[in-house]
Amino acid sequence: AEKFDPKGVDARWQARWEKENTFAADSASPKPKSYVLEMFPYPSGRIHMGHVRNYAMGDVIARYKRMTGHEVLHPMGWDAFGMPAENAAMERKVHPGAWTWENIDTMRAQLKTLGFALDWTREFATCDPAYYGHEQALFLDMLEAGLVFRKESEVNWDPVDMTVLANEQVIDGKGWRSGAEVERKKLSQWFLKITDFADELLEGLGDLDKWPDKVRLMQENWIGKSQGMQFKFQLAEPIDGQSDIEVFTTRPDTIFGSSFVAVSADHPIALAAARHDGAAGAFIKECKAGGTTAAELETQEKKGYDTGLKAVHPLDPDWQLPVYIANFVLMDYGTGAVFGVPGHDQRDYEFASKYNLPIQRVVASSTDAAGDPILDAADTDPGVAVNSRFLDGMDTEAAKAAIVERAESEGWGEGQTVYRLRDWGVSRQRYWGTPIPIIHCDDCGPVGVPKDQLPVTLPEDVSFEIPGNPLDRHPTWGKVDCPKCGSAARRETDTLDTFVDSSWYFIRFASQPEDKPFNKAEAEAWLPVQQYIGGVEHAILHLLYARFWTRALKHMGQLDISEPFAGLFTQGMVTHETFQSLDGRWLNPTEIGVSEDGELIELANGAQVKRGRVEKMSKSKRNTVDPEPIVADYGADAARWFVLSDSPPERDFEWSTGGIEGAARFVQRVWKLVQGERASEGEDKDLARKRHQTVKAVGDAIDALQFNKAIAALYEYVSAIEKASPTATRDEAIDTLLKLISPMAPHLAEEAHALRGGETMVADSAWPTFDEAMLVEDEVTMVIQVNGKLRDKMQVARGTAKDDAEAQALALPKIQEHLGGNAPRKVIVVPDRLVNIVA
Ligand code: ANZ
Ligand code: ZN
Repeated sequence: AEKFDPKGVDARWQARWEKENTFAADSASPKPKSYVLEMFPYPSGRIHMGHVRNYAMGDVIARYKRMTGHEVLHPMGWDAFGMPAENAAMERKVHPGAWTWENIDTMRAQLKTLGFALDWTREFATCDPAYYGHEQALFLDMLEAGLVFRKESEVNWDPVDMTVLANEQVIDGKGWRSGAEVERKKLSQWFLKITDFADELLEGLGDLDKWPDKVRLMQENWIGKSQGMQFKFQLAEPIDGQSDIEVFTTRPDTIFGSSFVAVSADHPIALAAARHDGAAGAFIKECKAGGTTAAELETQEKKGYDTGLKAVHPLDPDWQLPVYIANFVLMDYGTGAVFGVPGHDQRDYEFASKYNLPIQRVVASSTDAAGDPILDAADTDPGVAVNSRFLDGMDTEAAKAAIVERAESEGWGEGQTVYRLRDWGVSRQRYWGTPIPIIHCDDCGPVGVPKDQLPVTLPEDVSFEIPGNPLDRHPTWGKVDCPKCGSAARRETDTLDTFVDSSWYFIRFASQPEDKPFNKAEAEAWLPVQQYIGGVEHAILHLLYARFWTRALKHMGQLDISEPFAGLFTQGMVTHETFQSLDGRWLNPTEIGVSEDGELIELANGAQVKRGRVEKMSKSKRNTVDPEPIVADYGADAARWFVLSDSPPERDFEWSTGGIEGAARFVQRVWKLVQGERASEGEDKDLARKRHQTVKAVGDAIDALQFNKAIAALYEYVSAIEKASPTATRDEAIDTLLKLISPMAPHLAEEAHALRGGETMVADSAWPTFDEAMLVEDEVTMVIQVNGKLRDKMQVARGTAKDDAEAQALALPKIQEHLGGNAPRKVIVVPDRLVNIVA
């Protein structure tokens, strides 16, 4: 055919790959294994351009690895539990399961039209009991290993809807549906002991040299290891039998700069104060309104209440500090109490400014001396202790050590290592998640569901008409007998955080026996994932939880792998222009046309349209481009080619109509090259060299995940082929081209290859090799001397004849200058090396 028509072609190759199981991974293969994984999608409804870009990148690697002799595992599945399904249930009265499975069907079909080299035989959804039942078994293993515990903890409580809210359902401190002020409420919840692994998780980062530095740093900060000190302030007057307040600090060197002590609203001292003072109680209540996230607590206005109590400075019995209840002190960090140093801690600075407490400098830095006041903000730099009695003159580290030593010898405090990392609260008071396999018995307490009774499946007959967790109000589901004593008991109605589902899915992809979560040997044959690709929004939690889960399995002897993801790549976002009507409505590109005089207009009413900034594709800005019609119109290859082409993959990528059209034109250019007869003879040295160079360039670029560079090299290569005359070299160049483009444009590659009589598929062929010797140009540099002195150099074809070299050298302007218009006395030429002129 004259034109490449992706419509029939794409589907035909996709059907063949599927029928022949081309991309099914064989765990028993003797080839070296390569596990390529993109973060699995949440089945929200339809795939978006971000998915296309993400999966296209993984696909290039998977196909390339396959062609370079690896047995590749490149699976796909669905992160299928979570809130949106319940929201849909509430809004549209569809069952969360029905909604989810329907979305999966749609998105699977959409992904298939893109022709990704995926092993669909391993597909699963986390909402399938065949998956989550194994997760329940792993939870029970962790329970047995002492890695699961139960504890009272705070949740966001909507007092109108009478329901627990996820953090993302709290908007500006209000419930997203009811609009009521959110309260904090204590509930007994399940936790995983990730803190047991804090040090390991931190140290393991050191080995992850194929991870972006910024992600490692984010994980390091999240784990937040710091050396600190815990010590006691005695109260001048005890209250309700309590005579001291224990505080935790990472800056014991600033102890002489303290101007107050503050406790959290839940601290026993705060509660005692409230028993004697109604206003203290009211303040505590005020602290409890609003969300529970650390970020929220950190950004809110610093507020406190002076309890009237006094704390005695441990190094000066005559020095007393006021004791506040403060909203910025967290109960579950350190000891839930701090000493405030306004000069050198920003929160304390804001607090002290508001309540007129002293702000004293106790650290001098290279720019600020002992006498300089603290202006505008706290000075958090390390330096030298000043205004600090016996510490004066010591640098920050030495001063810290001196205070810790003094406290330990005098017995009022001790040095401590602490982590910012908290244990992982996995209880969710929601329906659409993995049921926690626990039964509560009045006599035996919480008891694990016996493994032979797994999976604990979700009941189907639930309603979402009333807010809250339908599992709580189900008439029969929760009623069971205690597995230990047989008396009537209740099922746990909390479900697991969906991050649990994604903490081990990559292991299940590698090995999926029916009777257990995975086979150790088979999982170890594939793991760790060689290349993991996904959004940077998962740089902290998902990756940390998956690393923890892997280490917990290792700790329990189930898997001998420490790090799940050897290589990590975080891709940039897909962006697009935005458009607005004059009255400020966001418009989708499909709603916009061009008027006769070239103005952008709204198709619906002909009104003028304003161009906006380029922004991340989002529903709210209505600047999304739906991949489905793009693939239908331009074909999978053009779409894949374009999303890989323009920007380095870690950067944002701007979608444009011009870009997709350019990619489609490229597809046609390649198609045109394969028309017509093969030439049987003739050599083209330049093109041959270009071929070797391109093989190397494309392979190197893919190895370095620089897909845009691979594509740039291929554009150059195609131009060179287009310019070349028909020779056997040119035919070979085209054969090679089809292999080199196949990771990005597999349908075109297969169709063109078949047209040229190829019998096996490109997908099954070996990646082209190059000859190192063929990379170098057929040119040499000759040195030119005048009277024995180096005067110039020139590039000539290798093997240039003596008199040609002589003539070229004499014609050089610099040489003419040195000869000053005279003819040379003698010229000696060493071919390919040297021209020596005697003047
Ligand atoms: C005195 C001090 C002086 C502090 C100074 C900092 C700077 P990181 O580094 O994040 O671990 N802190 C301790 N417990 C707290 C709690 N429950 N809620 C809120 N803040 C708390 O933070 C440790 C520092 O955070 C501690 O060191 C303490 O303030 C505060 F120039 O103590 B610092
Ligand atoms: Zn019992």
